[in-house]
Amino acid sequence: MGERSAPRLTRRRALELASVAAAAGLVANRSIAQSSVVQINPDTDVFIVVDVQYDFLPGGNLAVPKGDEVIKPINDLADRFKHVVMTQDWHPEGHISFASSHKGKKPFDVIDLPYGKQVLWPDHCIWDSKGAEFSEAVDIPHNQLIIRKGFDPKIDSYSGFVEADRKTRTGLAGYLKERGFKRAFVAGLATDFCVGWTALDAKAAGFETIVVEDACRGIDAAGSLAKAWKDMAEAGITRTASANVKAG
Ligand code: VGL
Ligand code: ZN
Repeated sequence: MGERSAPRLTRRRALELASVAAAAGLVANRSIAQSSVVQINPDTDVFIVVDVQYDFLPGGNLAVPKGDEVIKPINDLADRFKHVVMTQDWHPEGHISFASSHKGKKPFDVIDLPYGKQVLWPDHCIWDSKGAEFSEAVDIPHNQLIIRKGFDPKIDSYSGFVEADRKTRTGLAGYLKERGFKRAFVAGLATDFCVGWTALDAKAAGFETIVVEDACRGIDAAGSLAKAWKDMAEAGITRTASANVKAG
C-alpha cells in the first residue's frame, strides 16, 4: 500500500471524527425514550440506589468523575419514595477484578476469565474498609435492604441482580417480586457499569425500569458510557430527570 493512499490523521480530521463521535453519542442517548413527568406509585415502585460508596467518590480508589454530584439528587429522590433499597460493591482482598491480582496487568486492562471479558480495576470496595462504606452524606434512613455483590473472590458483579458469570443470582429479583414491586427506578454509580447492568437486569427480571440520569455519573472507559445508554435504550429502559419524578 502506497503511503499516499493511506489517510493521514490530520488535526482537523481528528477534530471532525471527535465531533462525529460526540454526535453519535447524542443520538444514542436520544434514542432512549425520555419520559416527562412520572408519578411515583408508593406501593409498587422501588428506588434502587447503586454503590454510593467512598471508593467511587472523589478521593476514592476508583473515583467516578463528579461522583459526589449524585448524592443530593439521590437524597431528594429517596424522600419521594416509600420503598428504597441499596446495593454495595463488596470485595474480598485479592478479588479477581483487581489488576493487582494479575501479574503484569494494570487497571483498565481487559482479560479473559472463564465467564468472559473482565475489565481490571484498582483495588476498591474491600469489605470492611472505609472505601466500601456508603458516603455519610447519603441520607436515606428508610432504606430497607442492602444487597452486597462481588463478594465471591472469583466472580465480579456489576449488577445488583446477577453476577458476572450471568448465572449466580443475588436474590434481589426474588425479594422485589415477593414484595410486590412492579417498577424500579435506578440511580447511583457508575452509569456505565453497576447502574447500567443493574438496570438491564431489573428490566430482564420483568420490572419496568427507569434510570434517573442526573442522579448517576459514569466512568466512561473506552466508550463504555455511550454503549451503556445504547444497551439500555435497546432493552426498553426509559430515562428521566429527577425533577420529573413526582411523589405519589
Ligand atoms: C463498579 C467497577 C467495579 C461500579 C464496581 O459500581 O460501577 N465499577 N466495581
Ligand atoms: Zn467492584
